[in-house]
Amino acid sequence: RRRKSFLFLATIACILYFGFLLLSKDVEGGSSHNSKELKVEKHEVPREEFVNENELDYEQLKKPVYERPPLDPSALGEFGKAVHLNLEGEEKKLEEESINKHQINTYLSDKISLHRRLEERWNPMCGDIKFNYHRLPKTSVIIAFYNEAWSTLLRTVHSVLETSPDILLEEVILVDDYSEKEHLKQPLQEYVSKLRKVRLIRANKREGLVRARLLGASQARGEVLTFLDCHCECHNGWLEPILERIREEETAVVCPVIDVIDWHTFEYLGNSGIPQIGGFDWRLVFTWHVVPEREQKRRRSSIDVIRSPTMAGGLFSVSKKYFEYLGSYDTGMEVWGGENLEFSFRIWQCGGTLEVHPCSHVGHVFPRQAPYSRSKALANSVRAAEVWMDEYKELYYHRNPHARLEPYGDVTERRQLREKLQCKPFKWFLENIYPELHVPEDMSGYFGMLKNKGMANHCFDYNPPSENEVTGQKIILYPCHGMGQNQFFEYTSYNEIRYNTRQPEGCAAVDQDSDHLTMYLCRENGQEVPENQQFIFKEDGTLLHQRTQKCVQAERNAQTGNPEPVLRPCLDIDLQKWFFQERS
Ligand code: LR7
Ligand code: MN
Repeated sequence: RRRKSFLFLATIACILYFGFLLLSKDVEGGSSHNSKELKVEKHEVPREEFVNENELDYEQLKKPVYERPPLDPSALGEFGKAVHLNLEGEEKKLEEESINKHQINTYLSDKISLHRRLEERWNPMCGDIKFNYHRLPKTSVIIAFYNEAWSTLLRTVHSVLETSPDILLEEVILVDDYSEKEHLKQPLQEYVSKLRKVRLIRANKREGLVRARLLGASQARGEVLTFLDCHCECHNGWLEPILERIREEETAVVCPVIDVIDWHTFEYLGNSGIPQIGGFDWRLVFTWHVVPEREQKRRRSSIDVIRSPTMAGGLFSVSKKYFEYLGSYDTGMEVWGGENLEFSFRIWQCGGTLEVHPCSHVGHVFPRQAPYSRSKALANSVRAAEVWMDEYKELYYHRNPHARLEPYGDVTERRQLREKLQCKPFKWFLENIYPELHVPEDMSGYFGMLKNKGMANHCFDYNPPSENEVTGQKIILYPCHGMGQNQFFEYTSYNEIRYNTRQPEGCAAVDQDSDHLTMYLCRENGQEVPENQQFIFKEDGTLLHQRTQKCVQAERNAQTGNPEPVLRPCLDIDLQKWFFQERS
């Protein structure tokens, strides 16, 4: 009997103990846990030390490397407010010059404090998380820069120093990627030499952001590497959630939420809502999109990490050991572009996870336009495609006929890395990590330029209203150029005419009471195709619109004289005959 009651008590104790573990875990980070993580948790010190820790000590642990100077109530742009200078004459000219030089309003940036405060942007629940500072890994923050303006660069540095707990920040490593600007030479050296924990190293030639970052990483002493662009501002508390997640799961690569800092007014835009995650389109351009439902279901709380198929590239943390295991970066990539998707594919395909932590907010100044040439991006993307995308690289090449001709160097070593790490195929990545992405069929003879037979050298052409919007505009006919992009269409086995070089994808349809072809959003994967988006592409080249039972015909607009595809009663004429051509 005594034995039995002992067993009974032991069982109760166990239940209570595991209940406690689960609960304390939720308080701590609300992070996801699978069985593997729970196993780790069991062996760790219970969290009593926390309960006893008094508030004062906790505040002490949070102390940043530097405190912000007292707030000047007349200072511009504090709390991330927009600044409108309303300049005239000479001053206006100076402002414009600064914009033309940096593609950022650095004239204004220079007038905003390097220590400005930001308004809270996170989900309020993030403020309730308590961290065990003694247990979090330390990080080296690596910031590569090329010809950056003084104030945007130094605001980044101060912002890191003033928002990162001293106990968690190993160092800030600035890597000068062979900048030409005078202010980045002696003056910068002198300025940062007075700052605690900041080191400046310089490349001996222009390396591009990949090798510049690696130069920084090679000197880093922290357990975790944190990369930032050189025009960022960190939100209070941005670092702890990321480090906590990496402590919990070493193979997690974690990005902060990237908020926008306006290049003209320096307004800090961003909200505490659900952040967006990363994707890509078949030109291998990075895209933002909303968190899909399946991922919302997987998450345990609104402050749990969000899995993301890809990352924007500039802002993330990774365990130094794991980064090296994964093969750091492809050093064959030059200047800018491609490395972000390459790394994203590699993380997922080789067994890691890529996540956004909703409690970590960092602002980034998106310039008006690229401030330096980005022509290497094409070769970099081709390297990524050649190493990671298997047969799916063809979908990319179809949409970028130029890419196939681009010299991309040698990728043997990267393929060997993939072999060595026994990484999964791209198909696995598409099906499991990014199932929302529509995978084109590209059936032979059914993609490329959609040409008319009667109107010589005229092709379907669509100019979307903006980079991330595809719907609403009319499809027109335009002299065929063979460069993909706006003239790339795909006819699918579901009878859709898809405009799928970019995300989200557009599908040709016909407006009510109209003869025109307009672009609509395509159905989501797995949904049925609306009848209005169905066209029967017949053997003889006729394109029959299902709902109206009319045929697509090339015709000049009576008012404008511009050619366009319109619906007309079906006839056996060449103006109603269409064919696909892959290249011109
Ligand atoms: O030759 C170079 N050497 C450098 O050191 C070119 C650039 N750089 C530095 C540069 O000074 C900056 O600090 O590298 C960093 C990134 O360059 P940016 O700021 O010109 O790039 P971006 O912000 O326009 O581009 C995004 O995509 C890039 C693809 O190569 C990088 O991954 C950037 O880090 C990335 N930025 C972000 O993810 C911030 C959010 C933007 C979005 C979406
Ligand atoms: Mn940037």
